[in-house]
Amino acid sequence: MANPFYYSYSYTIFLLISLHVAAIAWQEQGTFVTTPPLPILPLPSYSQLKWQQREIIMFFHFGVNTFTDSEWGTGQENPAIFDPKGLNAAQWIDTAVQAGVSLVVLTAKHHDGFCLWPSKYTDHSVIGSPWKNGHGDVIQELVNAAKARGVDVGLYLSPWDRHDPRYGQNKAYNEYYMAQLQELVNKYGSIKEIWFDGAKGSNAPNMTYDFSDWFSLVKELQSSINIFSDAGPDVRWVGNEKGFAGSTCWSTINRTALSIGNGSIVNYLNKGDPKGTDWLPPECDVSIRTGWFWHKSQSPKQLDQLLEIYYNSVGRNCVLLLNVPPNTAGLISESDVQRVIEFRKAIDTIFSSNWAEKCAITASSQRGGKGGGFGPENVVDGDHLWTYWAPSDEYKEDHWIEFKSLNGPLIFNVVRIQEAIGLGQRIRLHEIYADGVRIASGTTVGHKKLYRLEKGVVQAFCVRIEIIGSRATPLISSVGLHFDPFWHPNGLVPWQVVH
Ligand code: FUL
Repeated sequence: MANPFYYSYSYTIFLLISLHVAAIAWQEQGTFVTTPPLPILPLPSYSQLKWQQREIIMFFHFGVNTFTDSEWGTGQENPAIFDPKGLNAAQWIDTAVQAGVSLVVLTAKHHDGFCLWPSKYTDHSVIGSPWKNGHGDVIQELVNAAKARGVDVGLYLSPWDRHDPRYGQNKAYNEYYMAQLQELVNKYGSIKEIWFDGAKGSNAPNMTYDFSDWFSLVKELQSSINIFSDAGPDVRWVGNEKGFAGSTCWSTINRTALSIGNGSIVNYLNKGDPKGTDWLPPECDVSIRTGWFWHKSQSPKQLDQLLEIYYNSVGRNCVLLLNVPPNTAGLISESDVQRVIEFRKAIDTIFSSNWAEKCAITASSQRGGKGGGFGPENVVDGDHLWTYWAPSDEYKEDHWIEFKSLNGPLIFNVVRIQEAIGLGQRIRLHEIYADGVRIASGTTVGHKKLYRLEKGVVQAFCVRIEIIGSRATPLISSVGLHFDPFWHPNGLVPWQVVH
């Protein structure tokens, strides 16, 4: 009888040798599967990538200011004035969903110190309000409504507190603030963003916030949260409240050059830094109305203003944080609901069709040659992150990608370029040509760069994007040639403007 041990031993040896021979043969034929290019640091974290892909987040400023017609409460407000009789958080969330938004951020506590949840560390909260006889909890209502519709929640907890008498006493106030922070990040399930606002009145007492302790505590209690502040650590302020990023906007920056509440760094925040060692992308906060809180006298911005904000925020490698404030009834006003629906429809209309998909696409070179998986056709597939055109590392000239019409002219007034930011932000300089004429040029790209062409509609048979400077071989994940019917440069009707 054959020795079973000997049999399996010799069989294993045979198998190993065969595999080895096959591997050598494969190598000799040069048929390695082409590997992706090496990343260039710094890189986004998993949570930062998810955040970036949301593109638009909704802000809800709500609290005692809603009832006093003010923007910065004094801290002396009587909690009894907070009485949103018709509060319906599902209506807020429905508004967000209709706007195509997957994350909403609520002011749990603004500068007036009034808490929208029954914090056990103060009575300056919904506990003292007639709303639900002092048994209400706005955060819980929001979290429940959001969960029911698959929307994520973020919270704003103002460091500056004009009500609490401990404000100005470093140890006592930091303890109070940390206690509330723990309550918030422990009590309401998964929180995806926390907003540490940098504002503080000029006459407010001196106060040193224990930011590092706050950040560590938040990270300890929430695994997939992004922390926003002027200086990150995950998301940075864009440096203004207009919703506009710099036309050059890097996600990279040096965190050591940043501090919270420092007015002298707003330009640096707005542009970022190609030499930055930290991945810290900006968020563009802006209100749909003039104020952050709801005021009877104010109305929502017009669609063209919102679209301009969109092009200058999402279209400049940022996330837009659009504030849509609930009113005294505890509802988003109908005028605002209609405007955000209109805004979403406009975005969908503009980007629903892409002339680039109807083109023959060629490029200066491609990593791994034809069939290597990194060809220019990747820029028109559905993936805007992990499939991309990668030129060959060996190709030393300027890199280019070209779109040739297969059937009649390409008609567009918007160009969209996206980088595969999962492997780092690379492009420094690029130009766009239509039939040999330069129609746009810019610096870095990042997650999404949108050009709304100043000259209006272009009709061309060939569009070429040239990358004339980059930190490493550029990787382009998506390109779009779109038509924006809402864009009337110089008052002209789109279809009358021909390149
Ligand atoms: C600022 C605050 O002072 C405003 O009231 C608002 O909350 C805005 C988003 O941040 O710093």
